[in-house]
Formats: sequence, C-alpha cells, structure tokens
Amino acid sequence: MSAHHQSHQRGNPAPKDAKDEQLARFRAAPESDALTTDQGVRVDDTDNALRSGTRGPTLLEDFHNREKITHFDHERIPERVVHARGAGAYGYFEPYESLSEYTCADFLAEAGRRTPVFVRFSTVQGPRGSADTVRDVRGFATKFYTREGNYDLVGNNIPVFFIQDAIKFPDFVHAVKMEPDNEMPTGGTAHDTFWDFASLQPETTHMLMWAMSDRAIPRSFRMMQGFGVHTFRFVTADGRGTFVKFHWKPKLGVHSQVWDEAQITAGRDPDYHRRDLWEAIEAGEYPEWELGVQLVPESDEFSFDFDLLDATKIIPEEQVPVRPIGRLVLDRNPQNFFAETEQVAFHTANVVPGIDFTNDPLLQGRNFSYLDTQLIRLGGPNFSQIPVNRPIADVHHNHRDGFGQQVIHPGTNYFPNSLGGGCPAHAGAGGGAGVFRHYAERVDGQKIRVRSESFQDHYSQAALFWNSMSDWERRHIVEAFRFELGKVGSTEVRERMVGNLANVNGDLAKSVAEGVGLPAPQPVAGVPSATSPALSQENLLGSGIRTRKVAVLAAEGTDAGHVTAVRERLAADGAIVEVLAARGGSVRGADGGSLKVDRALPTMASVLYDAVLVADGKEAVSALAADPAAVRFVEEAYRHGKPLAALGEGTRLLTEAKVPEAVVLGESAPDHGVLTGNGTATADDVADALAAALARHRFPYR
Ligand code: HDD
Repeated sequence: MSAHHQSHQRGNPAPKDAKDEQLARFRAAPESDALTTDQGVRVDDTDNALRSGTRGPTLLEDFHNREKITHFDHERIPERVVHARGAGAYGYFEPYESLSEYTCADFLAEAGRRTPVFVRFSTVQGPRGSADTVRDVRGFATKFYTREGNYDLVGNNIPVFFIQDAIKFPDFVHAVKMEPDNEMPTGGTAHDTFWDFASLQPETTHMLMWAMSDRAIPRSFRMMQGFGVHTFRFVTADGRGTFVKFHWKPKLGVHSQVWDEAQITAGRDPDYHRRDLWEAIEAGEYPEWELGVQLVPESDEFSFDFDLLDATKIIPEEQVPVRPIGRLVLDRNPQNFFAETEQVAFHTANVVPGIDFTNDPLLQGRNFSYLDTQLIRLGGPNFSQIPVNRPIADVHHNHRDGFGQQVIHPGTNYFPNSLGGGCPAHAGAGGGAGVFRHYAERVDGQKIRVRSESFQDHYSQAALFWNSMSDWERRHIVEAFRFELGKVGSTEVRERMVGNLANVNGDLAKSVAEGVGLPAPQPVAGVPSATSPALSQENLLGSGIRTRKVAVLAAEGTDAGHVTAVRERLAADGAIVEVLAARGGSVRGADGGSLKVDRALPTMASVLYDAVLVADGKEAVSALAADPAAVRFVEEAYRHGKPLAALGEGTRLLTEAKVPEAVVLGESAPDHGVLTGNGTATADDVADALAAALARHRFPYR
C-alpha cells in the first residue's frame, strides 16, 4: 500500500496538541456510515438518477441527484490572487529560552513552551495548478495558535521585496502575473510585462538579484530559509519597544536545483515540492527550522545607511547577528487539502500582545489587504470560524450573522449592555496581562504622498548581494538574467534592464548584455564593494544527508551484494536509496539471487534524485549502456552537478554517458563528485565517499 493510501485510512489518532484536539471535533470519517443526503436521509443508490422508465427522461423530483450535482457545481472558490499554489502542514514551535526581556508574547515567554502551528509554503506567480519548480519567490507563512490568539508570520524565502510601498502591489502583481491577453506564462517571470515594470522601477533591483539567484529554485520547501521581511516590533509588558527581523533557517541546509533541472522537473513531477514535503512527514522525517531574530534597540533606528522601514533592505548579519530563539517542527500532514491548506487564511495584522508593527509602508498596506482578499476568497466575514483558522484562545465578541455563520450566539450583541450581564466586557481589568496594547509610538507629520529620502538608494544592497556570491552563484545569476531577458520580446525593455544592472556590477551588466545580444552598457562609477558572507548559499550547506535520494541503476545481472551494502551504509545516515531498472518487480543478481526494483526507470528521471550509483555486473552494465534512458539519466545527473558513483564495471555507463575522467577514490575525490573504485575500493569505500559528496549537495564547478 502506498503512503498515499495509508494516510487516507489512518483514521484519527490521539490529538497531539490543543489545536489538533479542536480540529478533531470537526473531522468526519464517513467510511463506516451509510450514505445520506445533506439532510441525513439515507440513500440506497447514487449511481442511477430517478427516471421515468429505464430508458426515459430524468425526473426533477430526484432531490438526491439535484443536491449531488448542485454541491459539485459549487465546489470551487476563487484561488489566491497571488500565492495560489501551495502546500501546508501542522507542527509546533518551541522557544529555546524566555524572550521576556524584549517581548511579553506568551508563546515566547518560556523555554520549551510548545505552540501549535500551521505552515503553508507557496509559489507566487502561478495559478493553483502550476508547477512547483518554476523560478519564483516562495511563500513561507506560519500561523501560531498561541494561548493569546493567533499570530501569523507571513513571510517569504527571500528577505526583501520588489517594492517599497503597498500601493504599488497591484501594479507589480499585474506585471508579474500571466499577460492579460493570452494568460502566459503559467508560473515564472520570463515575459515582457514583468521586465517592463521591473526595468522602470529601480527599487526592484535588490529583489531581482535574489530572484535570479538559485534561491528562486529551491530543492525543497524543507531546504529553504524564511524571512518576515519587514522590521517588526517586540514590545514588553511595560511598553518598551525593540525592532525585530525574523529569520527561519532550515536544519537540512539551504539547497537549490539548477535551472535546467528545475525546468525538467516541472514536467517530470509538477508536484515535486508538494510531494517532497508530504512524503518526508509521512516517513517521520519531520522538517525543522530554527527561528532567529535580529534585534535593534529603538535608539539605533537611524544608525544604518538604509531605512529600517524599507522592505527592499536587509540588515546584514555581520552588522546585527541573528540570535537563535527557538525551533519549528512540522510533523503532521493535513487530512483534507481544501479544508485546511486551501482555506487557511493568513494575515499580517494577526498579531498577539508583545508583537507590533512598524510604519513600513509595505507592511501597512498588507495589514489592509489580507482580510480584504479573504472576504471574497472565503465567502464572507466568518472565515475565522473555519477549523484551520480558529484560534485555540477563547473568542467573545459582538460580531454577528453573515454568510456561513456557524455559531449560535444567544443574548445581547452590543456594548455596553446590562441585559447581557455586561458581557463580553473589556479585557484587562486585572492589570492587563494578555491584552493587546498598541505600541504608543509618537506620530507627527504632514499629510503627504512622498517617499522618504532614506528609501532612495536602490542599488547598494543589490551590489552587496552580488559581491557576496561565489563564482558559481554569479554564473547562475547571469544565466538566469540571460534566460529571462532572452524571453523578452521588447529590445527597449531589455536595454533598460541591462542599463540598470550596470549600477549593480559592470561585469554582471556586460555578461547579461552579451547573452541577449546587446552592447555592454556604460560602466557606472562608485559601485559599492562591500560583502556579506552570510548571503552565499556556499555558507549555508547545513550538515548530513537525511532524506537525500540516491538512484541505483540496475539490470539483470547486477551485483546485488554491492547494492545492499551501499544501501545500508547510506540508509544509516538517513538517505533514501531506490533501485531503478527498466521494469518493476525484481532483477536477477549477478550471483543468482534477486534484487527488488523500487521504481521502473521510465516512470522516473534523474531530476528526482540527488545522486546516482551504477552498480557492478558485466551483463547488467552492458544492458544499461544500451538503454538510452539509463544513459540520459547519468548524463543529466552529471550536468546538474550531482554526485555520481560507479562500482566496478559500472564505470562503463559513465563513459557511455560521456562523463569525463571519473575520479579514482583516494585521489582528488570527491571534488568533482564522480566516484569510481580503482579496483581495490570496496562497496563501503564508495558508499562513504558518496555520503560525503551528498553532504556537499552539488558540484557546480564541473
Ligand atoms: Fe502577500 C498572500 C507573503 C506583500 C497581498 N503573501 C501572501 C502569501 C504569502 C505572502 C506567503 C500566501 C499566504 C498563504 O499561504 O495563504 N506578501 C508576502 C510577503 C510580502 C507580501 C513576504 C512582502 C514583504 N502581499 C504583499 C503586499 C500585498 C499583499 C504588499 C498587498 C498590498 N498577499 C497579499 C494578498 C494575499 C497574499 C492579496 C493573496 C491571498 C491571500 O493574501 O490570502 O492579500
């Protein structure tokens, strides 16, 4: 039975936490009960409509038929205007230590205090049915079901944003989304309107650098960072504020695909990231992130050469270190995608006591937009009653009625009242603990439509990002710009964009220009040379090889002993080893035994694996070398920088796939990540070397 089917039948285990207990009250397990109508009337035939004679017309009187079709006709709701495609999971957050010195937030007050969470990851541009591995920003939205109400941290996997003021969001989204006449492209930004807008709006430049880097093609949701983006504010019980930026750091390291791989994956498995998250959780490999904060005292508000309120800027970690404060673990998949992942509603304005906003104009606009969009997306003002959205904290108010009202509110519905015993009364009588108090910021200004002077430097941090990249990261950024601008029909737009890039780096602008057939733009003097090593993925590898997938290519006559030895060695470190052969079932081993085949080669592709091993066995390797699918598998994995290993005769397949000079173990291995025995290497030697190579993720310098 597949993991998929098991999950359908796993029933309702004992609730894990307060949120799960609440959700359990809303779950309905229909398997054991008789079929009924919406009204609870039992139905004995849902296959044949009521008709006049066996060959006659269907009768309007058939309430079951009408109800069934009507309900079906109304199953769809509007998709999110951005972030339509996503996947979610439940879990928990727990702080390492009390943060009471900075915030009165209850969920951060005590080491180990667990708060249930729901997290939804997403792409931004594509519709619900688009592929997971497009070049795009990824959403990383977390709902903390705290004892003091829901707190939503609605972030992305990139720490800055395209625009500085929310009033530009409709323009930006119109430009990035599919073009209005032909609704292309589905997923991704490689089209005229996006680059037209971007090239005319220099504040996008910093974010463009990130979006053209490998950050925009993650290997897995489980292997990307998350950022709150804005500067928020921690507030203590006595009203003291501290600026705060939030960072999520994945335990598995930050890893990406390469662009060619991402494009192939979009065809081979459009659900690649969704499947990866689902399967990891089903297998008990619970993804984990560390929450870190950058804290800035209010007195330092003006001590940076950028504005803390400008969402196109980071605070370099070298300037303000990220302090780890807790961990997030995702340990449960939803049971119904629509009910949970689709209906979940995040909102930047869902804050709890101890967390407050700043005047970041992007954040201020978001605080309007989310509730507004959800009113139409979820059909009216009662969506906070949908199970996934309900707080575990008690809810008492005088909001009444509206579409889909689920609650029977007896009694009075206004404040103040005496007839209802004065309930609900203002909270806070007993000293105010647990009450939301807005940070008493002094605000004093003229009513003007003007962007602050301190928001005007659009290039320094774009340059900082470029300067901080390793050579291979820079190469990928150049290739991404060439690809995207190469898809742009308007020469004028391409020229303008390349011109902007000259403000970031002359070589970058020149290489991109070359790639799209334009002359190099005039160099710009005085481009900053500062770096921030924390920005390079080279420094974010993480450790270990848990859940990394290794394909073993096998055929009739494979040395099964070797395969088993390698599998055991890698599995001990948590990697997943799958045997692939031309057909499912099993193959005959070289010594006459048999080896189970996990996947039929034609159903898979190299892009779905992190490394490839070719087993020994003369007959088997001859068959593989004659199979174009196997040759392509190896050739592609090599091109995508993945570790390759061959045992004994297996090297012949590498040669057939034109993998240059396999490195002999013990010499310069694993620097190129191509590992072959020198005749004396045992399966264990190869497995050890492969494990070390897997931990490095990719070999981009081939
Ligand atoms: Fe947004 C959804 C993240 C700027 C308006 N946004 C949405 C989601 C994420 C983000 C992760 C998906 C939530 C989910 O999984 O349901 N958005 C961001 C970040 C931003 C940002 C990190 C900049 C720092 N967004 C932004 C602005 C506006 C919006 C400036 C409007 C002025 N975002 C929305 C929205 C969405 C949304 C239209 C679409 C569906 C939804 O909210 O529920 O309201």
